[in-house]
Amino acid sequence: MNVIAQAATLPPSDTAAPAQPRWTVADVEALYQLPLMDLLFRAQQVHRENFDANEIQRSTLLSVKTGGCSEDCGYCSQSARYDTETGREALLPLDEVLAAAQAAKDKGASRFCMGAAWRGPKDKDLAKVTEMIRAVKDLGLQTCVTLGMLKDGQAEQLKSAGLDYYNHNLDTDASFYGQVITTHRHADRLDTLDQVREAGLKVCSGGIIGMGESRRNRAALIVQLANLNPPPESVPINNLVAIPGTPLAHVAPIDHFEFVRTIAAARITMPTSFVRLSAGRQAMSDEMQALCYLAGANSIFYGDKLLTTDNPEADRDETLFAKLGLRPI
Ligand code: SAM
Ligand code: DTB
Ligand code: SF4
Repeated sequence: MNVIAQAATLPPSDTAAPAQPRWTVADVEALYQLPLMDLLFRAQQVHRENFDANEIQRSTLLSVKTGGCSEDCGYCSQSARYDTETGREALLPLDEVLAAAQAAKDKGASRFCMGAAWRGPKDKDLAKVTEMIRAVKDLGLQTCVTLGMLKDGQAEQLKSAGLDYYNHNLDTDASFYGQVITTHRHADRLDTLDQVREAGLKVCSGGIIGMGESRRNRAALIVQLANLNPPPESVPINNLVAIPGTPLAHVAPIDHFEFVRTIAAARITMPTSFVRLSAGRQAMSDEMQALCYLAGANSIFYGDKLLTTDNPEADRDETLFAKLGLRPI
């Protein structure tokens, strides 16, 4: 059997769950090992079976509560434990959030994602965030928030406010997690994702590549995401932005083709999910981004800022989309 046919016959490896293929780490490692051209071909096949391959979804991010976070995530500019350039700010007032959401809509974003540097929201914080969600939704934008770990009942409150998506990344493989974060566990992340699903919200969950993890760790992260039942509707794949002052400041950047392979693995294992080419685009050439789209990425963060770091200007994305014949949705 040729290598592409072999890849096409990967899972289901667990026939007990026919409704959703169960991927194994070995399955995904086998994808990573394909010759790049075969992997890209397979990813394009899957992509075209499920999406218009020339359409890209655009979400704009806003940090509504920046810095001073109690957690020790080794990549993060917002942890209070590290001496970074990011200061501590209070929760933004509603009018500032609305002005940013309107500007994002005017620029063409379809979703507005609000992030907070919290371990998890206190109930009084959540009340203010639900006001923001209602107001942003009234502008006609899809809404997403990322607020950390949720307590019982909080996901339901977000749902009642009209929230569409909750972002909560698994970030890295369970077996590597403790080397990057010690103040909460990988299992806690899964617990919040369960609560989000139970409340009827759509799930946005992905991870960070290039933190010094092994290929096996990367494959395991993809498997953990793909085997969520159902898989996340939205899967952000972040390339580490190395932040001075954090423990990961000096990690060697990941090989570009390894990153592209990760996008392709996400596309193949999560055929109907939007795979978002997320943090790290600022440092990528146009050609590298085009390869990521070819590998099946069909969503981006759009606008010149992520949470605390820079993202390509909207004009740069528009110029690249025009060159590639990509249409924003
Ligand atoms: N505090 C909440 C949490 O941890 O879920 C929400 C905000 S947190 C900044 C959201 C996500 O941003 C993280 O899970 C991580 O995937 C991503 N992120 C943070 N810093 C990053 C960096 N330097 N490079 C790439 N991704 C990063
Ligand atoms: C996600 O996966 N990436 C976004 C969003 N979800 C919240 C955040 C990226 C942050 C990059 C570093 C920063 O700007 O602070
Ligand atoms: Fe806090 Fe989230 Fe940053 Fe971790 S990733 S330090 S929880 S803001």
